[in-house]
Amino acid sequence: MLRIRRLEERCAQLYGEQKIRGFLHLYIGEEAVAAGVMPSLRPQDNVVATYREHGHALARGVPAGAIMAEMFGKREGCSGGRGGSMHLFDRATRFYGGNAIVGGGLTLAAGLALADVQLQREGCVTACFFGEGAVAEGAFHESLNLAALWRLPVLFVCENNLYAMGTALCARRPRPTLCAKAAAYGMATARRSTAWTCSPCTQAAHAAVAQVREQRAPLFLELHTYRFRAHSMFDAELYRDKREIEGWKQHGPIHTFTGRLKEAGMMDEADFAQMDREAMQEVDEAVAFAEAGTWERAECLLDDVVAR
Ligand SMILES: Cc1ncc(C[n+]2csc(CCOP(=O)(O)OP(=O)(O)O)c2C)c(N)n1
Ligand SMILES: [Mg+2]
Repeated sequence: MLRIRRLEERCAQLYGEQKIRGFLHLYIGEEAVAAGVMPSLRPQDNVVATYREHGHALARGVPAGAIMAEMFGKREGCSGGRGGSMHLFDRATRFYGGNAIVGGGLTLAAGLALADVQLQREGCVTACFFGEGAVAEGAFHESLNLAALWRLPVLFVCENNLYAMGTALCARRPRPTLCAKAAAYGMATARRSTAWTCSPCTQAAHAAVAQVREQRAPLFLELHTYRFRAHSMFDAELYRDKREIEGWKQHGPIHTFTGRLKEAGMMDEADFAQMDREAMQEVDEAVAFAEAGTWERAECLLDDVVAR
């Protein structure tokens, strides 16, 4: 969680310096979800995420330098500098993006899982992370329907941060019962409304991944979270009260979890400071790697562009 937090705080700073351009959606406040779920996955599993995916990529094992270079648009980036913040992609860790389209990742996840079934890649799971806003998309219903019908091994992880851009969940749904949508397709569901720190996420994910792997059927897991920052860097945040954000920060995943570890005698200030130094060093090295990276030459711009 700390590695993700420090990486993204630096991204925000670099955005101000115009080193990172275009869209930038930060995951600050939500780190418990990616950090909690990812350890339950194996290297042969697939991961699909959204445009708010820097934390997922890092937790999955994509090197911080390759992530930062991608943000800078450098050739050494994990998508060759072509994708930017919203399109991190890394074949080695089976990290299949990063997707700017709300709900777009769900269809990819169903396809990846179908490929695993057809190629008889036994016991593989596809973890698909998406925001609760995606539940309103047709792609959500098509993907869940096919996943349930064909028993595709997908863990659908709904990151319920209560907002889709400037619209609160309660302002767009008469009944905020997201699991019922998945249950309507006959899919198993689980939900953690106290997913602020990574241990409830870890426990829920551990059980959910095991179930998908063993039963070879999809599962919908809803984890409640909250984003502390604006939707993206272009958002005046007129739709929520600053006091609401401050209230949620009291339950921030990093300090809540650190507090519990300290209470249990499993960590002290010096341990935390050491971890923090390591996280900062990793970020410093990632930025240096990105700065030293190379720009794509203009004559190569049509490489890999396919028209049929
Ligand atoms: C198909 C589509 N419709 C609309 C948008 C514009 N849009 C970008 S993010 C977003 C809100 C999504 O909210 P949610 O799924 O809850 O994810 P969060 O940003 O909260 O992580 C919308 C409507 C889009 N990118 N794609
Ligand atoms: Mg949301």
